[in-house]
Amino acid sequence: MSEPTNQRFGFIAIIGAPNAGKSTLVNQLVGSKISIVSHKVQTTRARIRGIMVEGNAQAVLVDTPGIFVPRRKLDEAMVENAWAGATEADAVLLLVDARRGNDEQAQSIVAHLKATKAKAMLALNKTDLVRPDALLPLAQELNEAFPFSETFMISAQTGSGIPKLKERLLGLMPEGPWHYPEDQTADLNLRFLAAEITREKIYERLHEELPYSSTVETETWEEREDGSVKISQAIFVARDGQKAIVLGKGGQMVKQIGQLARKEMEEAFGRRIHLFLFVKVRENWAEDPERLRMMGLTL
Ligand SMILES: Nc1nc2c(ncn2[C@@H]2O[C@H](COP(=O)(O)OP(=O)(O)OP(=O)(O)O)[C@@H](O)[C@H]2O)c(=O)[nH]1
Ligand SMILES: [Mg+2]
Repeated sequence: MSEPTNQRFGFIAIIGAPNAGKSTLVNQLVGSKISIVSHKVQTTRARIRGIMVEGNAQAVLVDTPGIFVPRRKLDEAMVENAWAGATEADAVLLLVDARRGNDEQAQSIVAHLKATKAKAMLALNKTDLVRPDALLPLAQELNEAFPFSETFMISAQTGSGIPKLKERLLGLMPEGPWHYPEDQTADLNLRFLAAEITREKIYERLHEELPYSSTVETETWEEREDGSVKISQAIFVARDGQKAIVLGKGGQMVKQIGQLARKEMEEAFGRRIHLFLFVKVRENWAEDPERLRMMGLTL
């Protein structure tokens, strides 16, 4: 490996409404799955940092929670965290779902962006879902509301438009030494990643308010002599009724969630996993500073 000269390094924040495709884009840019994705809104809760490298540039991609009108302490912390990610970055990319267009959510984010006096680029995402002739008017409308330095048309899912976006983003990184080894793709601790994997399975298997009313924490992580890991996690829910749903009939649901999560953890960590899930009722977990801190959020 030859040492790259004139290294560049910086942070790129990806902001946008819930479900705009921010996590899908981060995974696409990094080239591996580091952030969980679902068709439900408000999937990402804390800032997740992916790392992308090309040529002499290394960039940390900050995948932020979607920005929306907060109700609970958890929601407030998520939105605040998303904006904090934007203000600390060397480049800000606003992702707009082209199918939703310049709706109320997009407008309120753009208004806030204007107030922060940040410099930002715009990407219209999900172009695979809309008629091409709808894109230019939408780009114009958004550029009238905010002077974006550049506008991209992309599909985070198919990869269309991604190489050019990647090149332009990396070009904005200031000169400076890399902060991570060349082959590292994420800056996450494994306990957090393991909890996110279980949370993703909850988003896949359970519906309505349950995903939003639950959270997962890794409570213990024990390395065993045979190379395997024993992980126990708590799934916090707000009510007894929700606990019953997560457990399922005869414990079938939590068993299924555990099997799916364990399989993915074994792939992600490359070792055998023994996973134990415990469902706990904590009425106000979404208001509890300790729970938010465990998620990497602070108010
Ligand atoms: N067709 C299509 N679907 C996409 C595209 N990008 C993302 N999606 C889908 O949109 C949904 C939301 O994607 P996420 O990446 O989880 O969105 P997000 O912006 O991170 O959402 P939050 O974390 O909730 O704020 C998922 O079902 C994705 O598969 C795209 O370019 N085309
Ligand atoms: Mg997300």
